[in-house]
Amino acid sequence: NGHDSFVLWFTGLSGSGKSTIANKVEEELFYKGIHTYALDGDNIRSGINKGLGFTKEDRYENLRRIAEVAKLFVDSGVVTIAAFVSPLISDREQVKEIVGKEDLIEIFVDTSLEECENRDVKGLYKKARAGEIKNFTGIDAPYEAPENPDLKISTEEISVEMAVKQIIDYLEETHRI
Ligand code: GGZ
Repeated sequence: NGHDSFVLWFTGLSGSGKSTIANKVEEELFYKGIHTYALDGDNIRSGINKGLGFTKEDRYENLRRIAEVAKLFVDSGVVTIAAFVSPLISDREQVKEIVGKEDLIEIFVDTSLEECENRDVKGLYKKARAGEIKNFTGIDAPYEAPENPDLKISTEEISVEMAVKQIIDYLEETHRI
């Protein structure tokens, strides 16, 4: 397809819209004939990372392995989409080191805690507030927003469709696709 492969790395709170946006971006890339693969909690935490939880140490190991897998996909020529909370700057820095800075595009899905908690699509914030889930990002575990993401998606200001367009436009303008 005349493009080098890369990783689109989405970071943001639980319920921020990472997966929704990532899935639609993947669909758009498919229409353009670009071969993609999406890594997410469903295919990672139930498989190679089964047994890892949400302590600081487990998240670090979760993200380290995901980065190694993403690197393998990139080496195989596939545009790789990763949507993980990835709350710590230091863990995301390590991801960049593993994948290679030039091959990673960091996308911050900037949805406020208030908005995520209001939506509470899966009822997890309610459980976290009740103390039924421990180490929940935004409640009793930190989220460190990226200071210099390649892209920031303000989901409270724009629609999912516009968010997808923002990402595709960016990829075209920077000649990634
Ligand atoms: C954060 C949690 C937790 C805790 C379960 N903290 O909205 P979801 O459900 O589908 O996305 C969240 C997902 C986060 O997994 P990640 O692998 O992306 O996290 S990290 O990058 O920090 O390793 C949420 C669910 O798992 N979940 N418990 N305590 N999210």
